[in-house]
Amino acid sequence: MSETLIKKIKNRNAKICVLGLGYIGLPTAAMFATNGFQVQGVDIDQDVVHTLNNGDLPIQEPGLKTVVQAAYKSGNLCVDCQVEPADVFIIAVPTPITEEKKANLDYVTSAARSIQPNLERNNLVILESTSPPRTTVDVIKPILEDSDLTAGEDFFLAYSPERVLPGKILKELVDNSRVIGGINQTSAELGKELYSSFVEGEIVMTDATTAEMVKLMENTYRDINIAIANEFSRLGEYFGINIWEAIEIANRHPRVDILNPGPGVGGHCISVDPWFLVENVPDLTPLIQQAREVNDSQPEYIVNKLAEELGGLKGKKIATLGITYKADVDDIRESPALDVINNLVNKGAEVKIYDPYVQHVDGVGEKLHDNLKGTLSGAECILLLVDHEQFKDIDVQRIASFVEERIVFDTRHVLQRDKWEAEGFNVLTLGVRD
Ligand code: SAJ
Repeated sequence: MSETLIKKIKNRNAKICVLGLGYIGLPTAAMFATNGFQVQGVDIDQDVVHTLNNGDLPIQEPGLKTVVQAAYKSGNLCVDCQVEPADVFIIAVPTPITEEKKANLDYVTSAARSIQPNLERNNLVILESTSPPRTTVDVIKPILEDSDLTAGEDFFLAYSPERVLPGKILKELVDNSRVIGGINQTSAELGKELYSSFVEGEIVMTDATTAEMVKLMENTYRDINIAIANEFSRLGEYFGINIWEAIEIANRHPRVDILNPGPGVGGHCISVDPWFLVENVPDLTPLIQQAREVNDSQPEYIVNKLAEELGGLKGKKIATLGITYKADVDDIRESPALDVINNLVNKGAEVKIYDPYVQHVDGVGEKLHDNLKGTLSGAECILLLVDHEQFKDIDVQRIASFVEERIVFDTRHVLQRDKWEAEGFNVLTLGVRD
């Protein structure tokens, strides 16, 4: 039974349908297409389909346009809205979080329902979307078995999370190790065969629920580590040290790896995934919840520190550098910078924003400027919230010519303090009190 599919995969004759053409689905579809498979990319958003078929990209990711164009040019990638029969179906749709901090599986279940009528014997279905443990076996499997086909025998089902870093997706898709969790051994083996067509990292097989747990553990581990770094930043100010120096020294210990403090934790992964472990068992997850609370309160900590420094925020003109959730991406989902900005505005500050990666954000319209001079003119304080590469060695003399007041608050510890002080700036840094 599965030998037929294994052979099709080995010979690159298997047709692959990727559902969801976002940060993960689109690079994945392009990767399979440029590695010889016939790939159908499907997205329910007609604008995404239209943008792609017009030769453009609905998202920014270094190198992605080249790979997608190569995929189209090879004739191996077609993109539309309707799911068609295929040998392999990959679900890479979003799993957003609800107000109640629970996983919204609507996109995942809807994708599974669009596969079910097209499901045939010998097919392989892979869920990539980050999901609470047991989603594959308790949610996806019953939807797909809503026919006379039995999972694990007539068709195969596995979970395989992406673990790529936005901004380095194409490299990490190939280099990173990958986990394939099958509902049975054959499903895992088929998944391993499929991804080994382009993955050069180690491919580890396990069961579906363990693979779902692995993904969530990775991001939860990171969230907790960032939370302790943020708590250390508050202690650094309290005890009057430079916490960045302390972290750098502590990390010289062979078994210590403290991450960087910042204005909070954003993105649709690290700030979201830990809740997928909490939602069913809050009593078992006090530490995970506490870390989320520390990270979610960091934007307010930043605002309070600024209020203290400026003697209040009402009417104060603040120029913020950066609005995305992290450096060198255009993504503002769950961005702590946005939380800081909204908090400042709610406290009566006049905020202007400059981010080289963002041209428009709903709700902050007129505050967003497309140039530094417009953002900085008249500012009483400069607030750096995102460590975009181009902010690190910014022309400080030019900056100084735009502002009267010389106060800059660096929440990422990336500004060259001596250069700013040489231009008369009072440099505040998160986690530092001299
Ligand atoms: N951040 C800090 N301090 C740090 C590191 C990050 O404040 O030392 C902040 C960032 O500014 C950002 C947030 O945390 O707001 C998340 O940034 P990130 O780079 O840690 O995470 P993502 O969401 O871009 O990517 C993560 C990665 N997971 C891990 O590193 C364990 C990536 O490998 C995952 O594939 C991705 O989540 C995902 O899709 O799950």
